[in-house]
Amino acid sequence: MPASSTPRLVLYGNSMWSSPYVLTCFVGLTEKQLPFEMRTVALHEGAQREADYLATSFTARVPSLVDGDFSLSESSAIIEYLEDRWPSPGQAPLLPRDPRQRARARQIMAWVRSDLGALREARSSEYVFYPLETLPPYAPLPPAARRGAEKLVGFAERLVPPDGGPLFGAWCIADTDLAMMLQRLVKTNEDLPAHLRAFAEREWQRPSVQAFVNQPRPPHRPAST
Ligand SMILES: N[C@@H](CCC(=O)N[C@@H](CS)C(=O)NCC(=O)O)C(=O)O
Repeated sequence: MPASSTPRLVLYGNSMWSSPYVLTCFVGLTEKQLPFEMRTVALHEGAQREADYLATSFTARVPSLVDGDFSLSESSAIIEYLEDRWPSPGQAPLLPRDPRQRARARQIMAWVRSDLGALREARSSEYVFYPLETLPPYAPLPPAARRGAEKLVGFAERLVPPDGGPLFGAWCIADTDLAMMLQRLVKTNEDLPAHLRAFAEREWQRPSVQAFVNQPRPPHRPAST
């Protein structure tokens, strides 16, 4: 693509770099090797409701992606947009090519966004991205969150191959989403079957994920889920 027509991409994330939804979009942009600028929004100060940001974000939440004069909210819609706008083979795929695997990857993405609320609340994403000693100590999982953790493990056991490799043979963005959810248990020292732990840890070493994990963060503020 000639430099003059290169779109200017901006991804808005939270200033604590702890949103799982921003992680997904950041990884998607990075995997596609698209140059983008990252801007942060101070959610704890209510900056997501300020007029400037509302002009960009349909939902007053992060993430939001700006591509020139176009903007988009909702992480799964952003992933679909990146995949449609910068398809493989020109750019790395974010979803499997096979229609059934692609649908199953979307199924995982929809599920981690719509279920396990009690687990996400009890083991907020800050436990994944901040050193434990800088956070309030976590309590034992309350019953609903424990049920969520068991459901997550049961679901993951049906998906993750015995060697802890990618879900569909080659990496896709659903690997990142499932690993993010499992990391809530890994980082808070819950027991996990070895292949699920291996899957979550291997995915966490992926350079696009590490680029997000290693961002400098301000001191911890009250949690997001
Ligand atoms: N379904 C949305 C969820 C986005 C979301 O909940 N973002 C949180 C941060 S993790 C947020 O912006 N919270 C601020 C607020 O709701 O005011 C997505 O997938 O993008």
